[in-house]
Order: sequence, then structure tokens, then C-alpha cells
Amino acid sequence: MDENQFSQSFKELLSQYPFHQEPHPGWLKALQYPLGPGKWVRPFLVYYASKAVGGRGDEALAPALAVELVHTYSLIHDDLPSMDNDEWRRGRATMHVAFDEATAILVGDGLLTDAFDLLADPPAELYQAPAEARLLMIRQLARASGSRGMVRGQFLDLFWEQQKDKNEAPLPEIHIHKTGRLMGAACALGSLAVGCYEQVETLQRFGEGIGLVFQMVDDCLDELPNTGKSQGKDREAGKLTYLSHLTAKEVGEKAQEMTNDCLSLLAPMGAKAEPLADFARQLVKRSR
Ligand code: GRG
Repeated sequence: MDENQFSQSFKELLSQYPFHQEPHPGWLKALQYPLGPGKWVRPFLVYYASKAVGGRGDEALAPALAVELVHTYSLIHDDLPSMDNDEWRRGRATMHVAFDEATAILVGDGLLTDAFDLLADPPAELYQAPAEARLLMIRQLARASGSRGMVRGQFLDLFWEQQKDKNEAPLPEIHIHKTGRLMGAACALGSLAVGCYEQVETLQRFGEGIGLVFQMVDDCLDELPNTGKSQGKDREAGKLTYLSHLTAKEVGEKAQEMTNDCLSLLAPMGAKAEPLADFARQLVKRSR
């Protein structure tokens, strides 16, 4: 399965979510609203990582959707008035604005929980990984997103936003958890999905590093218009970002340096890992 076929199949799979026979029409509309126009960075990380260890590509579909469900839940909850209070996401009104706060919380809860159902029991038409691989994928994703992963990062982010001396904030720690862990899990899941257990740790480290770079680039993009998100939101909220200490040019240079370190992790994997490496190179240069 090449990347166009993966993209097409992923799109179809996404449109079939939540795979229930007869969901309530209002609930169905709410569940599908936030899933549309993302960039699918994490699903593609799952796909390219699976290819890097010799997979066909189709093994990545269910885990890619699981990671995208967790990511989308995190965006919905992050946008809530009690968190980042954002009204614009993925080029449209945020979930709680388009619907209401209770629906946004419930949809987030639904997406998060369904991600693990999907890994445990993928739809029949998808590749069925062996039980051991499914268990390992569930554990990997749970640890990356739970209290020691992304949620911890979100807590630290909100905690430091309220402190007087934000300069003390451990920025890399916050972002490794908030953004890096899930990208690390995406890469690890790609490897687990095809039953390659030897490269899981390397790919996880690669994904986490790329996640940190992704966040650095995101901090710079926050200042630009037309990214699909609210412009200058982090600065206005008084958040400490990479731009609090460095110029955009310096952040860009640092991001490039860190990308090179991540890419060196892939070198022993040879040509099969080149598309994953290329994808990472594109992420540093992205403009949205
Ligand atoms: C609320 C539990 C909880 C966690 C929130 C991911 C996150 C943690 C908050 C989202 C806000 C944010 C700026 C996070 C940093 C990660 C990031 C850059 C997310 C946006 O990812 P993209 O650009 O989004 O891949 P799309 O919409 O393309 O999927």
C-alpha cells in the first residue's frame, strides 16, 4: 500500500467512524465534526514507521486511526474554556463553539475510549494484528497519552502558565510530554503493528524527538495568519514558548539540528526508513 492508497483508505476509515450500527444522528454528527480536516501527521508517522520496518502499509490503518482519535480528543479538550479557551481549530469553529461544552467533553471522552477499543478489536475488514501486538499497542498508546504522558504535559503547561516566573518553566519537559509522547507512540505503533519488536524503542525515541521539533515549529507558526488556528494565541495567553527565549531564526536552526539528531537514529535501518526520514524533514519546513 503506497502513501496515496494509505491516505485514501484512511480517509474512508475516518468517515466510517464510529463503526456503530445505529448511532443517534445527533451523536453521530457530533462525533464526526472534529475529525475532518487535520493534517494527519500522526497517522502518517504510524504508516511510515510501519514501512520502515518492512510492513506493507495496511497494517498501520487501525493504529493510525487510534492515534488520530486520541490526538483529536486532546485538541477538543485543550480548546475548552477551562483550558486554552480557543474558538478556532482546523480551520473551523472549535467543538464547544459549534456544539456546546458538554458535547465537546463527551465527544472527547468517546474518541479517547474508542481508540483503545479499536486497537483491541479492529473492524473486520482491517488487518488483525496478533493478540500480543494488540496488547503492546494498547499499553504504548495508554502510557503516551495518560497521566505519565500527554495529560501530564498538559497539566505542566497549565501549571506554568499560572506561575509568576515563567522563565523557570521546563519547556522541553512540557513539550516532550504534551506533543512528543504521542508522536513517539505513533512511530512505536507502526513497528508493533507489523510485529517488529526490535525497533520499537528506536522509533519511539525518533517520534518523541520529532514531536519536540514539531512543537518548536508550531510556536513559530502561532505568530502567522492562515494556519487554521487562532493567530498569536499563545503569546496573548502569556505562555512561555520557544520564541520567549530565541528568535524565530534561532528556533529554526535549533529545530534543524534536533531533526538531524533524530534522523541519525534511523540511519541503521537503511533505505526502508528513508520515507519516514523525508516526512520528518518536511515537518520542519511546514507552513501550517
Ligand atoms: C487536553 C489532555 C489534553 C491534552 C492536550 C495536544 C494538546 C494536549 C493540546 C493541543 C494544543 C497544542 C498546541 C498542542 C501541541 C501539539 C500540537 C502542535 C497540536 C496540533 O497538532 P497538529 O498541528 O493538528 O498536527 P492537526 O489539526 O493538523 O491534527
